[in-house]
Amino acid sequence: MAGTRLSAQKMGLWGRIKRLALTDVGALVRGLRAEDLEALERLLIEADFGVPATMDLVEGLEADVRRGTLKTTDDLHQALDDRLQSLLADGDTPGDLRRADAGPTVILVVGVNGVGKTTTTAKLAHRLQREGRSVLLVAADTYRAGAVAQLEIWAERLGVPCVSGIAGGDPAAVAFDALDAATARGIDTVLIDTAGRLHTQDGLMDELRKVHRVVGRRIPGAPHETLLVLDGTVGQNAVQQGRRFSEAVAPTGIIVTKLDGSARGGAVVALRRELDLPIRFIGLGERLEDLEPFDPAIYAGYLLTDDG
Ligand SMILES: Nc1nc2c(ncn2[C@@H]2O[C@H](COP(=O)(O)OP(=O)(O)OP(=O)(O)O)[C@@H](O)[C@H]2O)c(=O)[nH]1
Ligand SMILES: [Mg+2]
Repeated sequence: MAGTRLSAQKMGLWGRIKRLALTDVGALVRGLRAEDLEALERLLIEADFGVPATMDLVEGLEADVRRGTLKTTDDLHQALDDRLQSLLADGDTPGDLRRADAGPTVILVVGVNGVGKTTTTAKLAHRLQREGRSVLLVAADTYRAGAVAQLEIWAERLGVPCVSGIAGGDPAAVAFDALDAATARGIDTVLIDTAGRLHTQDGLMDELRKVHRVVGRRIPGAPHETLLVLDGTVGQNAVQQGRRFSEAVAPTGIIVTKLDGSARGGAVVALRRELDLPIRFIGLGERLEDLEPFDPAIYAGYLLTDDG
């Protein structure tokens, strides 16, 4: 993960925490006072950490204070860093994706409108290509006018084949045909881009379940990854979206987008804490290169950069 690109951004969370902890220089030594902890709580909530992760962090720090292990700002930084890392850790190797034992690996990309699914699908294709894998893109968004063309343009730029549906067609049929094509051509990874949908759009959620089911019928074990794309700037809404999609298609991992320039990177912590899914990648811009494997240690460091 490009630590420099991340740390170049003005998150300033640590700066804000430090200001708070140092309002009274002696406060840390005497133990964080109740009002300090409340202020820290507010600060974390404002940065989109969500209530459960905020409580975990603050209660953890309280315990550290009681044990007497927090004496300096460096101690506080270290304690927060450790606690953030353990909240974010999922045991998976950053950048790894589950793969089929044999035959094409199928990756289904899902999420609500405009979160960055199509762009992320192209970024993933680019990354897989650089790993030397053959990729097939599948434009299974037959719902939104122009969606197919958008993925086809990416495919052309990347020089990868693309199987497309027709507007208003059945996305499950498109996906089924694409898997036939991938098997016939000996393609390594199939990336299926789907239409944006709100969890309240029952018809569209049913359609997504059908795509998921049909893919599994054509290739047992597929989709090997169902990646849920969430916009990192919408806070608690992303958690809600995650819950609904989890009920519908059992995502295997999350990609959090639009973290470039966001001052609210705490959403990643809330998502990890509240959805219990591994975070696979983060999106840091609109270009093909702007996708980074998610690394808990680097991300914790990013949240706690000394730039505020
Ligand atoms: N800044 C920033 N913009 C992003 C990122 N990822 C996607 N975008 C932008 O977000 C907008 C929507 O991206 P799409 O990939 O079309 O989103 P989508 O989820 O496919 O949208 P629908 O198909 O309409 O549901 C585009 O302008 C993208 O360039 C990111 O990581 N950072
Ligand atoms: Mg799209």
